[in-house]
Amino acid sequence: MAKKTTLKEFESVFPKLEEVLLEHAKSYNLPGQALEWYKKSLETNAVGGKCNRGMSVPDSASLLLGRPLTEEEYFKAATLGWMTELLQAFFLVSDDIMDGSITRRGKPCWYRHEGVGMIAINDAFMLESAIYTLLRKYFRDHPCYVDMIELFHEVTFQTEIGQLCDLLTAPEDKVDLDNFSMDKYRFIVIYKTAYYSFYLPVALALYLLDLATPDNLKQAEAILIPLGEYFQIQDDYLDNFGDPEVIGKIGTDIQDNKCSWLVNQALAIVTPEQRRILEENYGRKDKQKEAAVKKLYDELQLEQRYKDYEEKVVGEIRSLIDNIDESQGLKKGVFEAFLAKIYKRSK
Ligand code: GPP
Ligand code: MG
Ligand code: MG
Ligand code: MG
Repeated sequence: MAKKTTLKEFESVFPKLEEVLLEHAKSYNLPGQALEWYKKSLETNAVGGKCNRGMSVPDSASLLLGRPLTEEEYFKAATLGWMTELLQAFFLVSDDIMDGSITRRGKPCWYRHEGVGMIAINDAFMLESAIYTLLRKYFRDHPCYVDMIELFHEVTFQTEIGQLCDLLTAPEDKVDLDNFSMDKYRFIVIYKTAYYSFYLPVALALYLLDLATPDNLKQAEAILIPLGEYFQIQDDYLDNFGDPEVIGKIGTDIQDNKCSWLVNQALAIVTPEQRRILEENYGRKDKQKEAAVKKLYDELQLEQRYKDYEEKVVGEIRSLIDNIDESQGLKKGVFEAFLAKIYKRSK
C-alpha cells in the first residue's frame, strides 16, 4: 500500500509555490516593502500548522489510486493541498480577529503581531487570492479546472455562512442561553468547519484524478460531514479541557459567548440553580466568571460526557465507512485515514 506523506515532504513543496506567488505579485510591480510584507504573511500564516487538511490531498489521491504517486502527481496533489492550507490561513487570520483570540499555533495571532493590526484583514484576502493564482498556474488545462474553482468558491461560501451563524449566536453584549440549541450547533459546525476541513481535500483528490462523479462526491460527503462535525466537537472540548501548550491556542469560547458543544451539553442537564450560574457567568469578558463556568463544567462531568460521545460517534462513523460501495471509485482507506488522524486527538 502507498505510504503516507510526511509533514517534511509536504512542506518541501511550499517554497516553489511561494516563489510563484511572489513572482506573480512582482509582475504587477508591487513595491519591495509590500512584497516583503506578503512574503512574511505567507510564511507566518500558511506554514507552521499540522497540515492535516493539506496532506490529506496527496494521501487521499494515493489511496484512491492504490499506489504511490509519481513525483509529478505528488507535486500536483500537494499543490492542491497547499491551496486548502491557504484557505485555512485566510479563515484563521480572520477568525482570530473576530474571536479576539490571543495565540495561534503557539504564537501571537497575526493581527497581534507588531505593526500588523487591521492590515491582517487585507492579508487574509490576499491569502484567499493566492489559491486562485496557483490554481490558474498549475491547473488551467486540467479537465476539472472549472469544477475546482467552483468547489473552492462553494466551500468558501459554506464556511462563511457557518461563521455568520457562529457569530450571530454569540452576541457580545447579550447573553441569552435560550438562543443556543443542538440544531443550531449542528448547522454552525457543519458549515464553518466540516466542508472545508474534510469534504474539500477529498473532493480535490477526486477531481485531480478525474474520478469525481455526482454519486461518489455525494457518498464522500455523507461520511466526511459527520467526521467534520466530530472534529469540531473535539475543538470545542479542547477549547476548555485541552492544554493550551499542546493545542497552541488559548480557549475563548466561554468568554466569547459561543454556542459551543459544551454549553449545549450543560444546558441539557443543569438544575435550575446551575442554570443560574451559567446565566450569570457565561459570555462575560471576565476571568473569574469564566472560572465559575469551568467549575460548573467539571461538576457536570462534561469531560466524561465528551468521552462517551466520542466512543459512540466513532462507532457510527466506522459503520458508515464499512458501508461504502467501493465500486464507485471511493476507497474505505481514505476515510479510515481521516478517522485515525483525529480519534482521541489532544491537539
Ligand atoms: C473554527 O472555529 C472555524 C473557522 C476557523 C472558520 C472561520 C471562517 C471564516 C469565514 C473566517 P473556531 O473559532 O472554534 O476555531 P479556533 O478554535 O481554531 O479559533
Ligand atoms: Mg476562533
Ligand atoms: Mg470562531
Ligand atoms: Mg474553537
